[in-house]
Amino acid sequence: MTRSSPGPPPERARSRELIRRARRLIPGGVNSPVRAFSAVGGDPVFIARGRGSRLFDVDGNEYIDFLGSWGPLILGHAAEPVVAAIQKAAREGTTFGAPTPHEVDLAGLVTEAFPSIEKVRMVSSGTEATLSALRLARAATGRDLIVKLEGCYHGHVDALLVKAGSGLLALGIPASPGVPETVARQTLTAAFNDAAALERLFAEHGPRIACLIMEPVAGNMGVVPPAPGYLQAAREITRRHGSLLILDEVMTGFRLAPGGAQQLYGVRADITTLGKVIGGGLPVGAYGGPADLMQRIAPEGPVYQAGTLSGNPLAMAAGAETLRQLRAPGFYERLERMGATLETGLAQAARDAGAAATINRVGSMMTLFFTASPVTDLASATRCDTRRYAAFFHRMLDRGVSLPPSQFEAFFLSAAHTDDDLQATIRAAGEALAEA
Ligand code: KE4
Repeated sequence: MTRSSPGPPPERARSRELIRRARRLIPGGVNSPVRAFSAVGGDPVFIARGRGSRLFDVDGNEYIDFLGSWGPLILGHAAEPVVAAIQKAAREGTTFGAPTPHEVDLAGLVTEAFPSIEKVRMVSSGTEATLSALRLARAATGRDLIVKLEGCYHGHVDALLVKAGSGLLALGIPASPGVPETVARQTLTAAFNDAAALERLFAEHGPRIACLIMEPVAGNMGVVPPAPGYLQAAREITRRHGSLLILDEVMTGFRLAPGGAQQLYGVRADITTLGKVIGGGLPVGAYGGPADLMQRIAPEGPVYQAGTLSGNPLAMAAGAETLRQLRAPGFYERLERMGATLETGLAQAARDAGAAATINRVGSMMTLFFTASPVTDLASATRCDTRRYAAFFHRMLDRGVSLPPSQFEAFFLSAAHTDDDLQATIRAAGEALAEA
């Protein structure tokens, strides 16, 4: 399906017309900044539909998709069991503002997978999950300061839009206007993978720090795995200072393993935030932890958090069906095999083309960085050649391969990808990288 280099770029007249209209009605023409292609140039492609590993744009062009809607679609687009679960739930009604069995079902699947989660609250986005987790940590400790790591992104929470990754990094926004100085100064930062920096920060401010919030595997400066022992150090330092460890597993939860990075690296959070995969493509976020901590959340306790569509029955049904599908024997082993195949093939293609490239991968999430040096934190990630990535992105798009429109994001594999998809992608990459 992918096109070889001599072919003319595909026609995208309808996308161009739609973005012209969209820009008159919606800021930047998009409902989330990273979709606007600002980091790679050109106009965003409007999507008509997805099926399995494929996307189809409004001009009828087909793409092998590695964006996967930024992580939720671990089963691929329009996975039959998930669509059926949504349709069935929808026929019963879309929302009631009252508890439903679907919420209990999904809460059970989450707590079974995460030993660190005895109780979980559903919300409607990853941002709501991290926002609520911060409030809980501050209430539980009576402390105000929080620590985040440079290059990590936890949604557009005021307190966390400091040296954040994802769209802020891609757009070069160090800290968002509109965040009061009084809020920003309560957020301390340290470099990812620098345990000594954490040690120093806690030595100086420890008694005032409510929590450290971090991605256990960074995915928002591109994929950056934790250095050996780093997560354990973060766990030990926070515990020693009476601060809570919030592991933001919105991207890694159920992606890297059923129990996320905590299962993979053998570390336990005080509070875990989830999203993406647990919604099966519908809006879901969640935060959870030990019962004695979560019982502080209203109505059981005084820490207030609420949401009209929290626990929405369609989203719960989509999430629960997705998590059940992940239980298929060999599910994660196959994702690992495919991840290794794609990583090896892309690395070889870069070597053959003489392109300076470093690939970081954990399971089914990876990033091809245009740099010859290792990428272990924000400083090394931002030394990448983002212009080279932009050119690569468009050459792949024109060959029918959809990658994240930013060097500082992750490729995602799904159960719907096939070996043929991977081989076609590797061939397209070889051609794209060989172009001047
Ligand atoms: P949402 O509010 O976008 O559902 O989740 C925020 C969030 C929280 N934590 C982590 C680790 C995340 O990766 C995210 C969101 N990820 C970005 C992509 N890197 C979402 C894409 C977008 O902003 O449109």
